[in-house]
Amino acid sequence: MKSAITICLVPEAQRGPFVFHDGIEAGCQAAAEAGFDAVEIFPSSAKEFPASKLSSLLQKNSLNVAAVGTGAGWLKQRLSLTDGDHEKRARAIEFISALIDTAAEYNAPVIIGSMQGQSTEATTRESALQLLAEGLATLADRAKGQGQMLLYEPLNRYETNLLNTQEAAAQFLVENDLVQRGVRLLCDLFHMNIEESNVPESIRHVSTIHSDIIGHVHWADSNRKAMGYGHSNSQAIYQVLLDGGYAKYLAAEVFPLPSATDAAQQTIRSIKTCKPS
Ligand code: LER
Ligand code: MN
Repeated sequence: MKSAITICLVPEAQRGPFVFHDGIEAGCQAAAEAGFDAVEIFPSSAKEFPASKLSSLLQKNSLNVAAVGTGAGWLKQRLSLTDGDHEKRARAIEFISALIDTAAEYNAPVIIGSMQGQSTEATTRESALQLLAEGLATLADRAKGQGQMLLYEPLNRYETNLLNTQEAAAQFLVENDLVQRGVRLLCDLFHMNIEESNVPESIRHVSTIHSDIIGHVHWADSNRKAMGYGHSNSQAIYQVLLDGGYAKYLAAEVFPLPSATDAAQQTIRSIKTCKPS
């Protein structure tokens, strides 16, 4: 498995669960110094993506891009794939499509987390899930055209009322032929700590629904600090991922506590500790 760490470029998300907040240059340098393989970037939009300098920064620091987050579309513009308003849904698709094209230039997938939205009084659950399936299908086709998967992230109940567990999300993807279209699950261990009865077991279980369904992991402890600073059983989680053949990223989407440098170093330590020698 490979390591990645988050760089947030959105001033409005300064208090969010991202490790580096001081720009792309400082973020890449700090990621490399801590020993990461890749960065996960949270940009304001495709237009504001640091495209001109990123390639040379990645090369200079021997880093890849693990994934690109789309949450700013919700945070800054309140755009979601399940908005009852057709025009706003179209803008959400446009926002994410532009990020898919940008991320593909760095061989990276995008993440659909907050932009999945939720059902409301105006949009029933049935209709919201239908809109989510349609939106994911459109976006997965666009990503597939550029050789990329599309990551769908189940969030905890305080962030969405759509699909909170990995099992519910996996079944939804399978029932709507979305796995076949290139959608994969993002297992965020912080959300899972809230929603799953048993985190390693639920990882094992989704792999029985579809052997290659996990596309990305947010490697966070139970309290959303760096792994090892909460009460998750990182060893058991790592082992079940390994047993299921998972070989993609463990990405630290965590709070920069007690400092960004410490969270980065602790994440690397936690991965090394889990790795069988
Ligand atoms: C995004 O990856 C995520 O986990 C959300 O909780 C961000 O709000
Ligand atoms: Mn996450």
